[in-house]
This record gives sequence, C-alpha cells and structure tokens, in this order.
Amino acid sequence: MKKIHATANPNIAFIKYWGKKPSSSDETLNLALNPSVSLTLSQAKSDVFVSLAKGTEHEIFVQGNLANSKDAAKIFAHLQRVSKAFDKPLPPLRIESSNNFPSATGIASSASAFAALSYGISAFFLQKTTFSKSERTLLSQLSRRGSGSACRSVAGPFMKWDGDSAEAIESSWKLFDTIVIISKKEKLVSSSQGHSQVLSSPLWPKRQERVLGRYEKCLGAIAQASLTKLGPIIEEEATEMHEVAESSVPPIHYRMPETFQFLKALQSLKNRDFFFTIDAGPNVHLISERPIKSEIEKLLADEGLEAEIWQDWTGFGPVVKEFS
Ligand code: 2P0
Repeated sequence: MKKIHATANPNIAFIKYWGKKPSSSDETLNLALNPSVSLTLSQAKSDVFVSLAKGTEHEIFVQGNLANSKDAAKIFAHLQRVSKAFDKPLPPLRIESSNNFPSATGIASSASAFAALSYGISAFFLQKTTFSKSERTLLSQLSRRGSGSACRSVAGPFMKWDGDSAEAIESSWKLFDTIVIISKKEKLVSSSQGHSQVLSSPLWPKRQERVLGRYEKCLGAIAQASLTKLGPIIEEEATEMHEVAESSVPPIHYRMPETFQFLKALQSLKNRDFFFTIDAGPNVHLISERPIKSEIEKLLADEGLEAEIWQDWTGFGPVVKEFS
C-alpha cells in the first residue's frame, strides 16, 4: 500500500457559520443554521500522513506527539466515518497530523485538520490522489462531520456552504489575509460550545433576519471582485457574530482588550483600503488586495501593542501526494 501525504488549508469566513441545527439523531451532523462564505488560505496548512500501522492498533500522532485521548477519539471516529462512506475495511493505521500555525486561536485549525484527514484517509483507502466531482462532494460532507467549517476547506479560492456540503466559487481575485495574532493562548470556550450557546442571545433572532441578505451581498461582491463592497459586509458580519456571542447566556468573550485597542486604531485611519474580520478568537484578520504587513507593524508599534503577524493569501484547496 502506498503512503499518503495530504495537505489542506484553513479558511476564513466572510459570512460566519454561527449556530448549528440541534440534531437529536446524530450530534456530529454539524449542519449550520445559516449559509456561509469563506476565503481559502494558502500559507497556513495542516499536513496529514497516512500509512499502515506496524502493530495491531492505530497509531495516532498530533504535532509529533502521541495524540491525547480527546484528539485520538475524534480522529478515530473520523477514520470509521470515512471507511464506512467508501465501504472499505479499516486496517490499523498510522496517522500523523500537524499544523504549521497556532491551533485554536481563530485560524480555523480544525477546518484544515479535518479536510486534510478526510483527503488523506480517502486517498489511502482508494489508493489514488485525485477525486471525481461526486467524491469531492462526499469529501466536503465527511469533513463537515469532523468539524463544520472543514467542509469549506476542500477547495478554493472562495467557498459557499449552504446545506450539507460546500462548493467552490470560481474567481481569479487574489486577496491577502494579514493575521494579527494578539494571543496564541487556546480559547476558553470552544466553537462547538459557542454554536449551541449563541442561540440564547436576545440578538439571535435579529441576526437570523439579517444574515441571508448579507450572504447574498457577499456573493455579489465576490462576483464583482469589489473590495469596497465586500469590506463593510465582512466587518458588519464579524461584529455581529461577536455581539451575539457576548450577549449569550452565559456570555462568551473571544475578543480581548487588545483586540478592541487594535480595532480602535483602525478606526482612526483615513481612507482605509483593507477590512477586518475576526473568528472565534481574539486575533484580527485583515483582508486586502495589496500587501499591508509593514504598515500594520508600524500601527502596532505606534499603539504599543505586541502582536505577531501571519501573512497569508488566497489558496485553492487540498493537495494529495503518494509515496512508497
Ligand atoms: C466559521 N467558526 O464560519 C465560524 C466563525 C468560528 C467562528 O466555524 O463544532 O470548529 O466543529 O462544527 O467548525 C468554527 O466552528 O465548529 C467556525 P464545529 P467549528 O468559520
């Protein structure tokens, strides 16, 4: 059996998956309560290596170490899911998964990890590196079962997710995502918990009324490759997502004082031609059509804020290679 190396990239949502359908039959369906849109990245990535284990047990490694019981259980459940979907027996496998960027800080590490895992395991079972359109739809659905947003990490450059799988939006528009990493600490409230808790916010019904219109406008702005149209939509969407979280019962605070300090500094810039979005974490993604890293470094220094910057840009989805 050939060994497989699969990579996938995180995606940053312009319209957020925020709230999932309560599902009594299966908790891992991860069906979203609203459609979402994202940009696939290219520099941040998850690598997954799949090969036969030497012994009779699965060998699961995360970031070079034996996986803890929580990660091992999630990966094992995914192995079973993919083996069932392709109707293939599940031999003991060696899985090595790692990210080249900080996990659980609002750079969608579970999205790229589960997309890479779905591609890696499927390629191993089928012993091939490319997939048909229907197989790619199945890979999006399987990735979604591992982590909802992972269904949007299966292609690029933009993805729309409405229903049980996500599909690519073709475009030649290149965007930069300059990520201001205010904190690398793992968030206290997981996105999964966020998805169920935000339904308690008094702002929730209003969001449901507004988000569909914003989704359509976002698709229109991407079709026109218009950042002046897209920018205000993504800022409004990110702000609403956090306001809903912060007003849920009990409240969830992903934004930190430094996040607000940075947003305030942005507010003082005249004729700003880049726009922010924020995921379930304190870090700020700046979307632009040109490189802005040096001016953001200067802005941070002027504010006395310490933050690393992760420079990313448009990507096109998973890559699978096989080796002997
Ligand atoms: C998104 N997020 O659209 C939104 C915005 C975070 C904020 O999807 O429970 O890790 O695994 O389905 O996919 C993060 O949630 O949650 C997420 P599960 P997931 O990107």
